[in-house]
Amino acid sequence: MSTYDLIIRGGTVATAGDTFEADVGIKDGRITALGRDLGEAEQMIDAKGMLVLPGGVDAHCHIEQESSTKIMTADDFYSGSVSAAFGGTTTIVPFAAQHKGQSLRAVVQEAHERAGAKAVIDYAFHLIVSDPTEQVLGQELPGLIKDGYTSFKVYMTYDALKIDDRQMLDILSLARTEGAMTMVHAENNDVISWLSERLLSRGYTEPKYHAVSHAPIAEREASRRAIDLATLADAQLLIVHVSEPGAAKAILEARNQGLEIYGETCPQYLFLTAGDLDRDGMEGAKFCCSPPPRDKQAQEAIWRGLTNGTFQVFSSDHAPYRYDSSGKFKAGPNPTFKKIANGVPGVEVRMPLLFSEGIGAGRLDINRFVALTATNPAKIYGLYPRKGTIAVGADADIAIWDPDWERTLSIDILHDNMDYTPYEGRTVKGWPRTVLSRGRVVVADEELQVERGSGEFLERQPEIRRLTPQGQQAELDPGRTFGADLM
Ligand code: DUC
Ligand code: ZN
Ligand code: ZN
Repeated sequence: MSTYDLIIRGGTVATAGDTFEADVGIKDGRITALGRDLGEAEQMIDAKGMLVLPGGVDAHCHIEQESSTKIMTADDFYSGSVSAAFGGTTTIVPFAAQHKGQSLRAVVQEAHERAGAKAVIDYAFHLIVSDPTEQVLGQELPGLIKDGYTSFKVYMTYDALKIDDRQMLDILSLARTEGAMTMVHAENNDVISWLSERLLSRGYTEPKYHAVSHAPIAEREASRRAIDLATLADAQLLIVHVSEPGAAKAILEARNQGLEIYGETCPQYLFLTAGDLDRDGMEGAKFCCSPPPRDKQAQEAIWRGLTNGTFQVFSSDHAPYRYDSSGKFKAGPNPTFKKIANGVPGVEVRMPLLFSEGIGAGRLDINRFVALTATNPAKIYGLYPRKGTIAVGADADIAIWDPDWERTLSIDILHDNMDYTPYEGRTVKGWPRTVLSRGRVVVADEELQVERGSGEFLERQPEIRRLTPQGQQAELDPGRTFGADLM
């Protein structure tokens, strides 16, 4: 029996911490050695001149998910996971989304039925909790957290999804005691609906008014409030898809105070602006997502946030709705900005865009790139060290990047089931040539190499915090609002 099934030879390995020349030895789907001249294996991959990086972890993507207005995403678990893999991502964490009245257990079962036979890379699920009934809070959610669904998203906006502050406190408090992560979509619903009504009543209906109605202040206020509620509940919280400098500042300030607040941003806030929503005719609909892209100054602030400690996670928020009557125009051919399906695709271009404009333009080093796109999301969501790094014992989820591969982004080169990309015509430099998942070559020679359904579900462990050595809940830090017995 040979020592390795596969050796990746002669590349430059980069992790979140280090960059070094090494061969990578793989056996039974895991990395078993890193070293010089590991010898021969049945399968050899020449990585000379290439960067050998951990496969990406996209911790925010909507795949085969119905929106609150009952629009199904264009990607199912096959096209969504294939598209992810072609862009260097080897783990996705989409959502099992509860709509009001639904049982969370049923929603999770449905997500498994959708993913199991189709995903080509590994996956976990976040939950979306929109209906925190007694049954959900008392039984379903604690049970699901114990079963490995250790993160969930809540919404402060969208009429069909939003929870109020009291419900948010219930959920944060539960997350704290059960060892889960709460993710929040932070926008003030009343601000958005008040602005929307005024705009519509004056005849301002075009896509560009989506960005006007989702004012920065709505995001800033809700982000600050969410941080305050998490502080009150002494719970960790991750604010997703941050687009706005004031929200970013609030996260950084909270972190600098030692609070367990995390931040995520996405490509649309680095590469698109509100100006894109003002393109000819209804073209702006292609760029309608929430929160919306802002202005150039906001882009710069979000870039800074990737290096100044604000953001730990860079996700796609892939929410693919086609530019036709199945997606963006489900409500009709000429909808007001309120009725356009919200979301932009990006699961495949997430990493190439950040690689090109982050590393290529000198804004990020390679290690920070790996941290943001793979290691940090794996750590925060309980997938590390199995996922998100190149280390002995980790799954052999590896993307071998050609740093000189220049490509012009176009819907024709992407593998999702979309009919447009918001980044059409943009040139990027750097793209993975070969992508491995658990030692299996998933992508090589610009072709998919694996069968549908070969991805695996990843169960996670709850992480109970602040435990004393005796396993007792510790006293809260002095200065916190109230004692552990109330939580
Ligand atoms: N906003 C969300 O909150 N989710 C999906 C897409 C979007 O634009
Ligand atoms: Zn959201
Ligand atoms: Zn989202």
